[in-house]
Amino acid sequence: MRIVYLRSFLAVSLVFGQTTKACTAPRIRRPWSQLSQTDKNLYIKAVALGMQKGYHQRFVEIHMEPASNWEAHDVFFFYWHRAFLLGYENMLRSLGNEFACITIPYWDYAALGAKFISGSCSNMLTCGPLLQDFGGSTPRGAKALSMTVNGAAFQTDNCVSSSMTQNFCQSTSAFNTGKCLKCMPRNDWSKVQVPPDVNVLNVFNNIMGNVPATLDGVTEGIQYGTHNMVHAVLDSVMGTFASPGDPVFYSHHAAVDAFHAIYYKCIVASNPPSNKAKDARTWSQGRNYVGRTITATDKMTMKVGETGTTATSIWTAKSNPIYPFFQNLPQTYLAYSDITKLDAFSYSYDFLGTMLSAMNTQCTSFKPGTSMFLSDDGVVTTPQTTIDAVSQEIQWLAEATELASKFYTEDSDINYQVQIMLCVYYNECLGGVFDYSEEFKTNFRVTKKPPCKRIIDQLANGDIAIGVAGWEKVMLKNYPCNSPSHNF
Ligand SMILES: [Cu+2]
Repeated sequence: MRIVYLRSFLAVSLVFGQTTKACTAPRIRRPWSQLSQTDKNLYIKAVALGMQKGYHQRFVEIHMEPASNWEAHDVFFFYWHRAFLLGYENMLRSLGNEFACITIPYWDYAALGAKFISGSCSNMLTCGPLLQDFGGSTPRGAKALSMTVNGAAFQTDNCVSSSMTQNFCQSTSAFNTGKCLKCMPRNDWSKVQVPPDVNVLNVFNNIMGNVPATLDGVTEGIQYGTHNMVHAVLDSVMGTFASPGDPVFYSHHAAVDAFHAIYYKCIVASNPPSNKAKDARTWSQGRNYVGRTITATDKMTMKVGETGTTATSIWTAKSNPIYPFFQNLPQTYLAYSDITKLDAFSYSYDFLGTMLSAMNTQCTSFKPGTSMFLSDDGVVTTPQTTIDAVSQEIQWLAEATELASKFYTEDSDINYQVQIMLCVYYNECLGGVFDYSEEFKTNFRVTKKPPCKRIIDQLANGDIAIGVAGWEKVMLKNYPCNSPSHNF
């Protein structure tokens, strides 16, 4: 009797987060690659605990609920996921005093891209520490496994049990009946190449290089480019709307969120809108699941509940264990346009030592060849191979940019020309440039090709051309090509 009483008391106090003190330090998200081992261990422990307590899989439910994910993957993509990530971060912070100030680390994949094109690594798994630290992926089994996470059925190479993933539960009913998977469905990431879309130049072009300087422009560039491609290459649970099941989701989306923060700082903050709901830089025409136009005063659609049950709005789901993590968050889209104006939930990104730093400072006049990877005082410690690969990329970017500027005057044209070169290099020398699979297109409601695929197709059709004489020489000087085709 006494045990039962104690247990329910504990549950209540933990559910409402009363056992954890509030964090008084600023909420700053940092790149995973630059966290100390202690901080990495703390984050891994927090995520594992969130799974163990039955919170984690409820975030999958929100992301999969049809009316919610409809709004999440349209014009309000950034704002919706921003609220979602804050809810998850609040959940992690509630897990105990040691986690009170935890933030979601973002995935600094620019370094991943640099290492891959330099040839110092050859696939998603080995090109950066994040996927390995998050439990990695075991070799492909003899045949694919069929798995279901909150109603989403898919094929997967394996199911990974690591300190971070060993408590994973695929649904709330499985949690309640003690039938959790206790492993993370993952494909063999050593079998997939690092896509060109995570390269610093492509990321920049998707944010503000050759997309319109509007919310629609950056949303289309990032959502359909970098964002979708990372989901697509990781595949398995990450290739479905059940993707928040994999902790990789939150760091991937923190990077995506950081891209919007850079956009906002560069395109919006210097000349703030007098009315955000009437400014194309902060607002767009979006429709909800039943086709009605979303207004600035409408609440975001976020419903929680296992697939197959009746879902409830997270804003009113008082009896749901994850309600407290959303309880005090703003409920309208526009409230999320500026990460520095979220009152108690305001936060920022630390770009120090990453290639995003120069982008955030130089904005539309970003010169990829001037990116600094190491901070001036040299406090950043990163494996030597990363530094070498990154400086090699910076050197190539600088030379290619210089050459392109002899033929083009606009920064956006110059950067686009260099992006085309990079896409061609991928196509000819790094194993190819690919479209999304049919299955992924269906899962993510994809209607647009990835940027490099579009570029390669346009080149083949003669719709665009590289107008920079001698670019191949500069490319091959920095990056030798093992099996160049006649195009090179
Ligand atoms: Cu999403």
